Amino acid sequence: MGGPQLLAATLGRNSWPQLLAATLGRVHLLAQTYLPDCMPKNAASATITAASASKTKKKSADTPAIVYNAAGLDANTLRRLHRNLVLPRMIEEKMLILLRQGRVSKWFSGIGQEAISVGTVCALDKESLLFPLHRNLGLFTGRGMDLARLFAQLQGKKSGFSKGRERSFHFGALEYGIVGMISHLGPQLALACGAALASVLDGKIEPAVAFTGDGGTSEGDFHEALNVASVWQLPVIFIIENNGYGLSTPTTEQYRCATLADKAIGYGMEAEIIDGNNILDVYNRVKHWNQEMRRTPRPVLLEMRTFRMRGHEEASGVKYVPQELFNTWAKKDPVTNFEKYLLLEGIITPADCEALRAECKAGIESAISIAFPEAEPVFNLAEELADLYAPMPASVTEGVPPAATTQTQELRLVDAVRQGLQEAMRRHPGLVLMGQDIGGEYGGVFKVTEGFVAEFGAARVRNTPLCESAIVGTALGLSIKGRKAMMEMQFADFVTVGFNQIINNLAKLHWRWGAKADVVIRMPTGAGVGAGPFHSQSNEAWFFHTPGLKVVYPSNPADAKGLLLAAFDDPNPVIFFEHKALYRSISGPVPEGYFTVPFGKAATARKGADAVVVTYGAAVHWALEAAEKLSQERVGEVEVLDLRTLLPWDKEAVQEAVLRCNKVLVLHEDSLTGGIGGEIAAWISEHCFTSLDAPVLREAAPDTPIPFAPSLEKGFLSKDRVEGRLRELLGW
Ligand SMILES: Cc1ncc(C[n+]2csc(CCOP(=O)(O)OP(=O)(O)O)c2C)c(N)n1
Ligand SMILES: [Mg+2]
Repeated sequence: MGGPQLLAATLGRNSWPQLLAATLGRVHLLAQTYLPDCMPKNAASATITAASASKTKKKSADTPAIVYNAAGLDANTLRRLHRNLVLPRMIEEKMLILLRQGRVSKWFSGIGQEAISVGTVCALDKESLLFPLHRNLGLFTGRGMDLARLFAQLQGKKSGFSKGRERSFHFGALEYGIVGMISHLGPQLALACGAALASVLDGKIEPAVAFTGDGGTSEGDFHEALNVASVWQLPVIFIIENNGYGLSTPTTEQYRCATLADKAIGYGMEAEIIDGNNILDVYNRVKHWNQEMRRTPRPVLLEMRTFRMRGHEEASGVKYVPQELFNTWAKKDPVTNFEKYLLLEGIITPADCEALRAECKAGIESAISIAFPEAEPVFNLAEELADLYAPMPASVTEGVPPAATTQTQELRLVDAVRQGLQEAMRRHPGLVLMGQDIGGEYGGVFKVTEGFVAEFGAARVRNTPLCESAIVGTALGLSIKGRKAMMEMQFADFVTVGFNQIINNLAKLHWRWGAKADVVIRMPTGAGVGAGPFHSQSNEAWFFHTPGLKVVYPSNPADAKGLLLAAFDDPNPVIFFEHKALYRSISGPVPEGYFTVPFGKAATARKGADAVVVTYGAAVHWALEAAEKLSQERVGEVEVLDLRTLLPWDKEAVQEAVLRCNKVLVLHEDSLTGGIGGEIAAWISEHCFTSLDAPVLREAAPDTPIPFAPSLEKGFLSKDRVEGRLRELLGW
């Protein structure tokens, strides 16, 4: 019996901190490399054993309770580790005092876990991107972050990294190689996949390092990210800080496998269990993997065992933690033990320690004296709005017409989208396309990317595993490394399982801490193809409601190409809807080559003076058909305004048309309640009231899911009701 089996038998179902506490003093180090059967046996990294690491020393009060293995490490490295270990501890001690004084509002403590952040950051090159969570102060200090700015950030001051918009450690700072977390924890992991992928594509392997707690390993995002990293053999070091609890939930209630490292077996990934309180073990193993991944890119899962010496956050208490665990783990303190070790080995002297503490104290006090007196930030709406989006080029705001010499071709909407994508791939060499079945021979379920691999290669046109959340996260990781990324949702309906990444990560990123989410999500959408409730939904309103996104919805081939090219020029996240029923049912003239249709500019699809239909997507065609009929019958001339982009939407064009036509129908395929039409109708009522000769009418689908049977689907969709509604409107 060995490896996982041995550990499983030993661990039983005791919570693991109890077990480690019970064995403390006998086993100082649990380190085991697991090799799944699918791995070549020579891929094993060295197994560290307690025996090989220990030197026999006489036990005394000054003897460390942790066995350190400094083989191959010089004194400067050891001193550097010590310095990096002491600073975050001292910051925390100070913050806890300030918290008691009411000068700090919230604190997530990493006391007892510092060796993980510090050992890791010191083992890496500064180019490696770090994806920390809420207990990784040592990463921030280890990267040399300006303390005054860090404290300003933690205090919600304007001179912090998020202008006071984000709390505690929910921020990134790319100048320090740190990518900010969102509260949801797990989504952070897939971003590291994207960063690692960028490094592979750039031909300069730079492992990305992502952190999770034991609780976070239960999230689907953990599974998805590890799976993607393994399938694509991405150089990601996944670090689990197993501190025994997820808030108040002990590990026994969090997972049932013997060890968290065991999870790696399921992904075909190597894993190790490391004593997370032993800074040299952390340092040595991360350094090993940092080098190893450059030779053979692949991910690894490092389960680092530690203990959370304080509450989840300071207000939530620790009543649920047995006191004996604190007593035992206090003996394994990562800072005091390492210091004892260095003193014992003569690497540092007591005077060095004193000097270091004085230096840290002075730095901390000085930073506090700068950050704390700073005034509270003042709300400035113009600035809040200005920071929502990264600056856009004129091709997005103004548009670029086709070159004068350009020919036009008659194309179906699906072909126009394909051409737009091809053009974008040529124009942006860093652009990576991802989606289920989009690569290889298959070319996507709608064949939009058929033949793309032959032209652009499989590295840039990537089939993905079935995991929407991780791929949106990967796209964001690519963007953070300066690339552009597109993800094709196989059907817009499936965006629900990638929703969190879009709403909370992509949409808020720039406003939160200034990074870019240069990502386009293509969404084959809509009904009319008899595909039932999970392949036909119109879900643009979900995104319309989310500040920070762009929502685009073309109704014809030329717009589809021009808007798609603008979407790729835009450094902001664009949710790009393509109506499935229009893909092959409509065609029109499309200019060859590059041109863009600007965002926020509606188009008049039909001129009229008696009423205007404000609409988008497939409903533009329904409106045109009804308007034509009413014109032939001389009932009235109805104008059709195609919004083209929904976020932003063209208020000016709507106002202009309403002022001229005086009657308006807002029409969409989506259900009525909470649909985009409600917002537009409200805006018209408020801004065009005196020009209206009739109430603002809305036509939309009923508030039910979309039925499958063609007869039921026909009844659900508004298409056949548009004419009647227009007659009603014109009759006012
Ligand atoms: C999706 C989601 N669910 C719940 C929470 C609330 N929450 C914040 S931290 C936490 C516990 C996390 O435990 P673990 O992953 O072990 O990290 P630790 O705090 O122990 O470092 C919980 C439940 C959250 N932030 N996100
Ligand atoms: Mg935990």
